[in-house]
Amino acid sequence: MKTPVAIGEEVRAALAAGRAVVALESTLLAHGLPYPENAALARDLDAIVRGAGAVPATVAVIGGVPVVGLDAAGIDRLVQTPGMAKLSARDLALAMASGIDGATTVASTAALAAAAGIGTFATGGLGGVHRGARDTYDESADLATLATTPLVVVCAGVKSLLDIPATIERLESLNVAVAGYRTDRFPGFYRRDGGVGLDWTLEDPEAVARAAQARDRLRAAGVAGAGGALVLANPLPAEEELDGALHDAALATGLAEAARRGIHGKAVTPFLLAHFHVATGGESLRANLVIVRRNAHLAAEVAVARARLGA
Ligand code: PSU
Ligand code: MN
Repeated sequence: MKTPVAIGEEVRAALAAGRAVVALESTLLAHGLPYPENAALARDLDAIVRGAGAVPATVAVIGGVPVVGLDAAGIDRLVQTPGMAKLSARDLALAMASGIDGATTVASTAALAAAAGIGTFATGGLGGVHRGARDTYDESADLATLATTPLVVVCAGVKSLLDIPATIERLESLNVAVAGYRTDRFPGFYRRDGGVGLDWTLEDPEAVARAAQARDRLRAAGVAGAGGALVLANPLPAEEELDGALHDAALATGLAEAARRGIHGKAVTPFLLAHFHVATGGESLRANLVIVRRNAHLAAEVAVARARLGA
């Protein structure tokens, strides 16, 4: 059966030649950041990944077609169109059948990238367990999807607007491996330390590549629970962190405002991100841009190391 996923020409050629490719998520561009900062970031990411020797593959749905490796026109559409749909993995079929455009979350980007044969993925922060999930059951599909997608996912942990310890517990339950990049603390996105320690630390892209290769061998051997994603948690350097007091104040007012307005479901994260950007006078936006650029760079280095290993 013909694949329903359109793979960009350059991405297809790179994959066929065993060259490094990095998948990039599009919800962070369409819903996590305002225009025109998102457009500038999309251009930066392209240059950063290429500069490190890999081919970028931005993932989204355009006119009902899941695309791995958007062209410049697709990226323009993504960053400029107000009200772009936010599509998780379960939404892909419905979006295809209705012919719409949409941005892909970590879950749907991971699923499409893995199906296309890409092994390395950069994002900002993962979705996770929301505060109050005990009552709302609000846990991102990112977590369950990562359990079954054989990727290296470079992120800055999860935002403190989520329940970070609960997210770490669910990643464990779901057999998603987590390693810190040059840290033994799970990052809280804007802050280096999300308050939870990690069992595993990897020190360079080669070490990440070896771990991914071992994971791929276990997966190929059918070892249950050992073949899912490897989350590589890449913290901000101390000098780039959001100030602690500024962060805590923005979080408190954001959570209170979201509760007051009854924001729920998939609108929660975009609402709180936008609130943070205003409440911190743009500081959170600055940190967010730094995070995503750094993650794209590290992911490209990992993809290059993996290509060199032949994995
Ligand atoms: N976390 C961020 N920024 C984001 C997202 C998460 O710091 O933009 C996006 C990602 O695309 C992630 C999605 O996959 O939100 C998770 O949304 P939900 O919680 O509705 O599953
Ligand atoms: Mn949710």
